[in-house]
Parts: sequence; structure tokens; C-alpha cells
Amino acid sequence: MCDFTIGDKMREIVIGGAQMGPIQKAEPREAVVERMLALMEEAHGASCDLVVFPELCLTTFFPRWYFEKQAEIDVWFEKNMPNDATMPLFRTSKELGIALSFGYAELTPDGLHYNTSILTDKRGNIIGKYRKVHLPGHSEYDHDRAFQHLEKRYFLPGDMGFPVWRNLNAMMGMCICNDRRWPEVYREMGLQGVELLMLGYNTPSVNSQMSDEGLEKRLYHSELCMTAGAYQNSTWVIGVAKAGSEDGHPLIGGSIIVDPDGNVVAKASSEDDELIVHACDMDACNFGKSTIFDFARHRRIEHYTRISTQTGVVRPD
Ligand code: CDV
Repeated sequence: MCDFTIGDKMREIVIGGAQMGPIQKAEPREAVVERMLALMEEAHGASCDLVVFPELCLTTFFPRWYFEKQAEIDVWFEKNMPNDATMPLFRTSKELGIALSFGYAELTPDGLHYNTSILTDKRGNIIGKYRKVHLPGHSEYDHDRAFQHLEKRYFLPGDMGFPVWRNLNAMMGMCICNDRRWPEVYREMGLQGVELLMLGYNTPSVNSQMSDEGLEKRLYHSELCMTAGAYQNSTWVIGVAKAGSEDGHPLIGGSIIVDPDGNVVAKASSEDDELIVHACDMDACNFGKSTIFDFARHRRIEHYTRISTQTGVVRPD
């Protein structure tokens, strides 16, 4: 059997999933960061090694709003990370010895816009960055939708693929929200030995194009993707929501921690700021990775060509 253990110590990481309640359009970054610091203090009390925050967690989920002028768009973006508003997060990471992951809108020095997540070590140093690949929604105002989802207008698709990093004696990767619905995302990281996959999401509680797809079904699909991705790649998955009503637009909660067998081991019960915690043993990934999902022994790549050469459906008729 393959041995994925790194060193001989038990590789337990106490992880906090820091779900965040709604952030209203008028709420400044500084107020949001205060809420995040309170969650980090709570995580410290629970002996967390790592805290994971949601997608675009410094502001409201602004892609629901239509803006035309670039200056109106750019106010939602961070030109530097850390910056004045977010520096307390990095300082607190170092003081408390807690690694962090959170999502924000990134504006690069070249003027490129991405939906981004970062990962730090326990000293508040950024060691990983991921830019969202699967951007949902549309790029022009859509009169047929109940509300807008303009990610394709405001962001470029990520240009970094799906890297993983060694951190806290484990292999860690990130993806963002809609990425969690795509099995290719988990497998890309699975093929690099991922043991802990972190993701944040902003998922409206109603489908803007089908009003009878509501909260219950949205929560079901969200959990289905993450539990399947965890099991099929024998990895921990931490999925963290921004939840509740942002200026009258409800978002699902349902933040979860999933073990490498696909079991939900911790789950948020509110749509507010709420910390879920679990002590995750990275060695629990070893059995699946060395048996039924031992990729080196069982994958048949000669039959998977379409996955990376064809985007849409082509029927053989
Ligand atoms: N922020 C997202 O990527 N949200 C999508 C929407 C389109 C449902 C999601 O997959 O949850």
C-alpha cells in the first residue's frame, strides 16, 4: 500500500469553517474585518490551526449588481493583499498562530480582475493563491432573470489552474464556489495528492432562472458536490458559505466539513456568522488513496481524452 504519511506524527489539523452572515452593500471592509477577527478569536478558543472564510468575504456579493463604469466596479476590488483594511487579519494570524484562507476580488497591477482566494501559514504569510476558474452567470444585463449574476462581466477566468501547497504538514488546495460543482476540479487536485480542499461560496437561495428551485434543493446540490468530491478523491473538504439576506437577496448557508469517506462531520445551523470546528486527521486520507482511489493503479487515461479536449456535448449522430 502507498504511504502518504509525511513524517511519523499524527497529522491532525483542527479546522474552523468560519461561515459569515450577510454583508450589506453599505458595510465597509473594516466592519467586516472586525467580524472576521471575532471568528478568529473564537477559533483560537477552540484550538483551531486553520480558519477558512467564504468567497468574496470582504464585501457584499456585488456581482448581483449591474455597474457600467469601471470606477464603480473597481471599488469592490483589492489592489493589494494585505492592505490597510485587511492587515489586522494577517497580524492576528501571526499572534494566534492560526493559518487563514479567505476570498476577495483581486485587481492586479496590470489591471486584471479575478475572483481570488489566498492561503497563509500560521505566521500570516501568504503561501498560496487561487483564482476562480468556473465563473457562472453572464456578462450583460439579463432582463429575464429575477436578479443578476454578473461574474462573467466583472472577472476573468482564473489563470493558475488548481495548484496544491504543503502547509501544516498536509497537501492543501483551494477552489471557489461554482468550482465545487465540477468533478474535474477535485480530480486535478486529487492527482497532486490533495488532502484538504478549502472553498468558499455565495449561492443564492433561489435559482434566478427557475423560481421553484429553492433553498432545500440548493442546499442538497451544494452538499452533494462536496461529499462526492471528498469521497472520490479521498480528501477532506471544507465548504464555507456567506449566508443570509444581503439587501433582500438571500444566500444559502449549509457550511460543512466533509471527511475523506464523504461523511459530513460538522455543519452550520444558522445563516449568520458561525464557526464550525472539527479535528481533521490527514492520515484518514491514506486508506482511500491507496485502495479504491489509488489513481496510479486504477485510472485508465487512454479513455479520458474528451475530458481535456472537448468542452461541450457532441452527440455521435
Ligand atoms: N458565486 C457562485 O459561483 N455562485 C454560483 C451560483 C451561480 C449558483 C454557485 O455555483 O453556487
